[in-house]
Amino acid sequence: MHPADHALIVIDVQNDFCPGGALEVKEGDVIIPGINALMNDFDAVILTQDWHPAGHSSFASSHPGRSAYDMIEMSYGPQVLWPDHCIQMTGGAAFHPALRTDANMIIRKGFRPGIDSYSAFFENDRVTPTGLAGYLRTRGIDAVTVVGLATDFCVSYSAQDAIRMGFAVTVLTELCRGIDLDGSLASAIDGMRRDGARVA
Ligand code: VGL
Ligand code: ZN
Repeated sequence: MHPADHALIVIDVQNDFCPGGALEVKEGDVIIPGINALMNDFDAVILTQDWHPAGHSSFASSHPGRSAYDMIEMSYGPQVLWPDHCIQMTGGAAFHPALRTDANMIIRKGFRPGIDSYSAFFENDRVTPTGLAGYLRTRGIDAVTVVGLATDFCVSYSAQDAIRMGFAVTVLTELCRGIDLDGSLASAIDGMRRDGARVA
């Protein structure tokens, strides 16, 4: 059992990121039994849920002439365009049915039409907070372990923001899976290590 000041954050284990989903991550479902077991070791368990309105600005379908995985420039910086995924209230946005959802807290993110949100802590402008840091701090939590999907997007952004917010961060890569666009997986792991995460 980890001490009460150490939380588990489970990122985006949703149908659309698992095999057969709209933005499937290879072996995304393979990590679920291990994550469920790991929950037993934590007093504080937080799940995140990617939660986009239809027509979200991160969807390629919202940008005529663009294709999925193109890069565009948004007001807040570069943004990958994705297939439509995790649309609020759809089955794709639901947690994978095998995932334990008896968590303390569920953070939904990416619900503002004009801005994407990979991180559990901040939207992609890196300044609009989700409120998670305040939730953790007011519970006296100063360390987090991060697992889930996808290693090179929502997991690494969450880990890097957690470090920036002063939390001690562990990322268990065996309980994560990545998308890997043009080497994004290796660079995400390097980036998390460089920032001071323990990447196990
Ligand atoms: C994610 C791309 C778009 C993720 C979410 O969970 O890593 N990736 N939305
Ligand atoms: Zn998304």
